[in-house]
Amino acid sequence: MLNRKEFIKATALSLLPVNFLKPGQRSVQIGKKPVVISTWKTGINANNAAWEVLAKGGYALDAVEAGVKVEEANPKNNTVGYGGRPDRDGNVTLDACVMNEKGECGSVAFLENIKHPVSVARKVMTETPHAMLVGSGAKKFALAHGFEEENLLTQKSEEDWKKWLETSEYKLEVNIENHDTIGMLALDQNGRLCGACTTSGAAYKMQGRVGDSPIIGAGLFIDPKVGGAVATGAGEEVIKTAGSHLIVEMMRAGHSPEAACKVAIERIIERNSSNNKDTQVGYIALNNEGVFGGYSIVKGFDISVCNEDGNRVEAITHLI
Ligand code: SD4
Repeated sequence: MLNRKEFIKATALSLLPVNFLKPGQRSVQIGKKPVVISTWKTGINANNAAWEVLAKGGYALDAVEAGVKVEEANPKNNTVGYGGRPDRDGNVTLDACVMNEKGECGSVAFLENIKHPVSVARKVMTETPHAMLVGSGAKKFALAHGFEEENLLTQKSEEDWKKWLETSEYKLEVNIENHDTIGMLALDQNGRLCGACTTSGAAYKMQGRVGDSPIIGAGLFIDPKVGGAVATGAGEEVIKTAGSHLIVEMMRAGHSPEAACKVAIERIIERNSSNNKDTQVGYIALNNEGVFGGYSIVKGFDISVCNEDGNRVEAITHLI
């Protein structure tokens, strides 16, 4: 628990303005806790919600759930939750997962009409003996646990989809224009490290397509003794290389979070399995000491970080 002085300092931080660091500018890598990190600059608002939990000495899992729910509910974020771009048949289908400090996990994939898949994923972890539920089974489970059925296709997403239908040209593209899936990792005051990842996946994907985000070891992985990693970008590339698990294993072997993320990005490039030179994958990682880092294939990826130094966006080094 935070003492009174620490609590006042931590609470005041949530009122601080957002600082944007210049590309290449890095914060000093001294591990601090509590801390929350998330993918892309859109993570800033989500960090604020997570920080409210962490600043009160709360649980990292509550923090990441509260954090990513901000983007799940944001109709302007068209790669997550409500307002997410649909598949090619006009269905918004969502993928999400959580993992906690004990290595327990829950996940949902191909879930429709439920605004907060991350909360359903958490219930899969706590209320079932399973790790993953998909499609109609996941929806049935959500409805049975009090989640409400909602239309998640906003007018804007529907208009964009109808425009896309005019050509129906499909390239699996997650580049710097088409992103904002949120992955988040938090380390709380008591040293508990938890993570969450949530997305509507690739825009205009084939019906039934599931990306990396709900797949433990690909989109998210946490090892209680080491730390955690989370992914964003072209999910197929992340799945093929078991990206987040690889990063955690690299940290176990002594790599810093940034160096571990770099290994996983290099692994994608070595495999050279994507023919698209604009393919983007970004990883962020956090170790048990509160040291964080990230790496991406191409430029444009950033990390949102909030600890006692404030809530800010830092540019991430890229390979190409
Ligand atoms: C997916 N990784 O479904 C997700 C997409 C993503 O930013 O991260 N978009 O492949």
